[in-house]
Amino acid sequence: MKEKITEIKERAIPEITNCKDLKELNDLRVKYLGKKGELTLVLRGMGSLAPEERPIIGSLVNEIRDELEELIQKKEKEFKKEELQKRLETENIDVTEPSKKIELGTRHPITQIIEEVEEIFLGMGYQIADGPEVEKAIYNFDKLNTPPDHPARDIQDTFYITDDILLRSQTSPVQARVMENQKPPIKIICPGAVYRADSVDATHSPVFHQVEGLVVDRNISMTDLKGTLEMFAKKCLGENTKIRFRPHHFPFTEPSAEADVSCFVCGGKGCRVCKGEGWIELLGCGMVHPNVLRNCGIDPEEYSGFAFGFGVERIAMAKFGIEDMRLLFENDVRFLKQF
Ligand code: 2NM
Repeated sequence: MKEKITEIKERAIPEITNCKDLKELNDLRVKYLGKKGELTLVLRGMGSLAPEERPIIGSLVNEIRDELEELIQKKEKEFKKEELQKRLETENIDVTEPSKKIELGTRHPITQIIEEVEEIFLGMGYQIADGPEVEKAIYNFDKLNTPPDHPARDIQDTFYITDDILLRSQTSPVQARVMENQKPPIKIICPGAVYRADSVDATHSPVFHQVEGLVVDRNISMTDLKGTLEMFAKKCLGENTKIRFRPHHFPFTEPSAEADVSCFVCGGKGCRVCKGEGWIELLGCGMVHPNVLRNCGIDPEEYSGFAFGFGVERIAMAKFGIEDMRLLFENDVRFLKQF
């Protein structure tokens, strides 16, 4: 019996030591130590031994069993370490490889123009103000020196919600609110959506966007207005841009003017964009009417101011060469992607 056990041990040790992989190692464990393994069978056959021999053989078998088990575990550890090493070498991640592209959208042309205008005026020390699009008629009209019988107040032109609440037709009510709540000096621009009862066509939409500006301080004059708008036109449309002022009328400013800029496409020679004129209408402006200042709690004897306003769609169309305003509201990404 002893010889048999020793023979098993001497066969098992080199087999285990030389085995090539985990699978082979597992097979060897079954072959020698498994339920029907060679060592187990030896233990089972002990019944035929003399009683005094049994504990001797028993402990010898156990000793060898432990020895083989230890050897198998050592081998198993080696294989697992090798396997891990191999995986670390083959499965390494190349962090310099280009990543999956994230598709970024583009900003709407209207947003682009508004942000560009904001940038320019922030650079001149202005603040950006906003307010409600659903507005009181008193802020949209009365305080702005636009009396109840003024044609702009007609339901044909303005969207009323009740008799005295409406969708703002300009962003100047924001400026009236700022004047009421803030002492001069005031230097603000108010970008935002405005609403007028127009039918949709290539140059009109019932919703469009405006930027209006307001400066109120002591000794503000028309020269400040002209200098500011010239600076703005050059920054927005190019350093060679010229600006001209034509007399006009607005209820909230006196005097009032419209300002044109030399065509930034042809430089003034006349082309498709300026319709052969050489000039493009840019904005309306003027010195804030004393009634407006007074209505908003500012003393017109102490303070004066200038204001201006323009439509963002018109500027976007001119700058990007868009010929139909409807394209700006349809939001077809194939169109929007181009800007
Ligand atoms: C324009 C043209 C001229 C304007 C006036 C005011 C306020 F609040 F001071 F009265 N805000 N904006 C103004 C003046 C707007 O848009 C064509």
